[in-house]
Amino acid sequence: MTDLATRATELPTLDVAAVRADFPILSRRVHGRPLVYLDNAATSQTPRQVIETFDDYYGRYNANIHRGLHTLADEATAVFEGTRETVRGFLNAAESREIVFTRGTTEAINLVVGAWGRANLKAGDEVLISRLEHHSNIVPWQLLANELGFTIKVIPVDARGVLDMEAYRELFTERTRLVAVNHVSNAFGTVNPVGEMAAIAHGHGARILVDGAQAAPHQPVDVRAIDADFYAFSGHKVYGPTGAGVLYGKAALLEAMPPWQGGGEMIKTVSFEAGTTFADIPHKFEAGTPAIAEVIALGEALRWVEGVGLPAIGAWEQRLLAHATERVSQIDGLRILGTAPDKAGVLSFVVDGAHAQDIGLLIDQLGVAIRTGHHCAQPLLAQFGLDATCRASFAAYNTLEEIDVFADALHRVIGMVR
Ligand code: C6P
Repeated sequence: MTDLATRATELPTLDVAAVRADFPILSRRVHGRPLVYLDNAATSQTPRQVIETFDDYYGRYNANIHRGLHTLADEATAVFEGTRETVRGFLNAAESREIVFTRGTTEAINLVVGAWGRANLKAGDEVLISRLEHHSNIVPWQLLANELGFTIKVIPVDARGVLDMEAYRELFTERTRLVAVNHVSNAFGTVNPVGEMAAIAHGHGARILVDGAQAAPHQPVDVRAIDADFYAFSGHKVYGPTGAGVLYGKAALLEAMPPWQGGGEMIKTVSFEAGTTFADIPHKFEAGTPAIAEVIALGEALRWVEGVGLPAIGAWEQRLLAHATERVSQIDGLRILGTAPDKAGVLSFVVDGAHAQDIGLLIDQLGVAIRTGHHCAQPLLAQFGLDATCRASFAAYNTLEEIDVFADALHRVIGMVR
């Protein structure tokens, strides 16, 4: 065998027909046509194993956790806490107490901003945020900066949507306290060198928060290899439900942080006279009844992902991306945004003479779901003089045939609007 042939046989494979069979929604029709779902970066579809988790929970052991002494409460608590261990393994975190359950990435980032940021930042300090960020990793920092008076400095991107690492290095001063960067850009698909960025940040005594919303569904994540101080992701983008997400934080950091929200579950003792003492991590950051069923279902989603295998999912999505890129590149006047050498399965584009919104609406009539708009990344789009792009994003269950349906539909739609 040639080297190439050997390597090809070593590539992880994915049985896309078997994967598709797990997703009931994929057999529905939209406007009389088979659904081609290419809006996976917004939310991925849900396998039946995850859907069934809800039935099982509500039909068998629905109870509030950490409170009751009865059987149902014990069972619910055990499965919920077991999910923390599943997430720990998924991220290769050192300890399950480093896993905080949140509603999603947005809430996880707000937790870091509200607890770590408020305790550690002051006027004159600097926070570095990349231009590739989703609004979730910009606006919470801006809100706190307005209040505390620290400065936000922007890590620039080049014409391909790649972070300028030279500029990144030069942005550091003795006042830099934190870097906020996504692992994968939702708008352009750029995979950022977060391990290298973490090493540079730590070399300057700064912390790093990695927004992993678009990485967790596509590639194995190892928070210890990255040496991330904080890492956030959302369940609904990784074949899980909405309403459940994760903040990973290094134990020492979480322990030193004040609580964020107050309420039940996050206390040890409460007294009007003696004040309140707080629960140990991670419960200190989980005030109130959490989304129990959703968290449990997220655990099932992660088991499903691990069953298929992230290396296989990532490799398959690269094939889909390559095929889609080749097909749409043949369209006259179509420009792809985001041409980083290291890209996840996201294809953003604009077409001369055709507004993104019109393309999105018309292509839906042909059964194809893509996202159009600013993708909550207005600062990035502004650099390219744009207020919207079309974005097709891929998942484990998409097929090469679906890419062809999408490309043919796109041809047709552009012909209609031009
Ligand atoms: N991006 C998209 O279509 P939430 O809403 O909390 O689950 O995730 C927010 C978020 C944070 N960071 C990144 C990189 C993201 O992509 C998202 C969500 C969706 O691109 C909805 S705007």
